[in-house]
Amino acid sequence: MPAFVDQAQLHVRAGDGGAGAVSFRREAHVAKGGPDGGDGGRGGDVWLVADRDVASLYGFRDHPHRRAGDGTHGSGKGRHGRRGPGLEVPVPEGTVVRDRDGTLLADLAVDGDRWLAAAGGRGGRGNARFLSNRRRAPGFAEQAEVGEERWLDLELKLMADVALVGFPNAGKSTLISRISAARPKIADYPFTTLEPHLGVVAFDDQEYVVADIPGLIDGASEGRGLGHRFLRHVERSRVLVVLCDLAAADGRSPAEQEVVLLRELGRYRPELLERPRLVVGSKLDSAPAPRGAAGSGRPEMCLSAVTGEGVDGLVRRLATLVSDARAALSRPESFTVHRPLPAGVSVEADRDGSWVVHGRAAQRAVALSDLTDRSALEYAQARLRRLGVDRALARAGARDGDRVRIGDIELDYRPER
Ligand SMILES: Nc1nc2c(ncn2[C@@H]2O[C@H](COP(=O)(O)OP(=O)(O)O)[C@@H](O)[C@H]2O)c(=O)[nH]1
Ligand SMILES: [Mg+2]
Repeated sequence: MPAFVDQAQLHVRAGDGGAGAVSFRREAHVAKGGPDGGDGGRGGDVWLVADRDVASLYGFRDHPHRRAGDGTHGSGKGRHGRRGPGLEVPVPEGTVVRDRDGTLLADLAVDGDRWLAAAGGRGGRGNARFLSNRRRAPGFAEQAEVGEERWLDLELKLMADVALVGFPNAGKSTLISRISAARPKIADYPFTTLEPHLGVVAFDDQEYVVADIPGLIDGASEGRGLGHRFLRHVERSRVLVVLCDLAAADGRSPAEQEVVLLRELGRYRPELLERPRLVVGSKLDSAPAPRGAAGSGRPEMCLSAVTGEGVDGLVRRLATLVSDARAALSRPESFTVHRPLPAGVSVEADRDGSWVVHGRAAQRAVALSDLTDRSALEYAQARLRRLGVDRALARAGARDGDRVRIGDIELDYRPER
């Protein structure tokens, strides 16, 4: 079984569109028939899709690139290019997607949740589309738009009903193997495994999932001892079991353990302290249960995973806590946030005195196959005007004859009188 990988980087690249074609009908007695250049096909999109059968982000670790197919070019006789094949990238349930700045983009919580990670480039229009009363023989077509591409940060949050938290050696692994079919190594060095073990516990006709979170230590919330990685798994569990060793080798009392564990959880995410929790004393066979009222330093329940004493009581109690928590919260809500690229255009003064126009729409307006063609240039100018580029330039202070750069293209600014 591959190592548990709960963070990965992914580079997605959508397919480029195909270019529009410049072509004219050939007819027996006409030198140049009407334009019949077809449109280019759209590039394929890249989607991320939550998939129950994917267990980890392991597959991205050594192979972080995913790319969809390009559209094909248009051609003569009005033939349009083919659409590029799209790509669905399966990710585990509970994958949270952020951009490189840490902005949340999507939370793919449940099987089937999908999110458009990179949109394919639009295909260019063929010259047949540029036919007008004034333009009988358009000698240009649109070039293709490139597909979107970007780096994404993926993070996997586990979803368990119950998270077992405790110091190393508190008896978490022993307990989970007693109440479920999970078989984590007992007395394992606490940080050799990065994989929280999940076990399904059956009680009456109810089932719930318990996660054995590798041992927390003092300072875990500051990232000491891989603390952050484990605390992340605690986040998506409904109920916390704080397991305190009644017979700790270092002599730390259950009450002291509880204080430190809760402090680490609260420092990591204060909300974790509002989660329903049960403080449980372990190894009841080797030490007596502390005296006093529950809560004041005394665990609510005590048990021995070795003799089995108190274990049934825990299983029953957790079943109630879990079903209450499920009813209150239902499933963690899945949501996707779509942040489309701004469609508008903006103008920026460059240091060399020229102007730079930003915006996909503006770049698209000049993406023509032949800007030396007079009618192509007129077409581009009209489109830029409609997008408000002329106005934006005038407002920014551009003067007659200034150079204007849009993508790779340079034009002269000629204000309308
Ligand atoms: N006497 C006694 N020892 C236990 C009990 N539960 C666990 N242990 C022992 O405590 C040690 C640590 O247990 P383990 O389950 O690996 O702890 P974890 O680090 O919290 O997962 C092992 O030597 C276990 O055999 C118990 O109920 N009674
Ligand atoms: Mg363990």
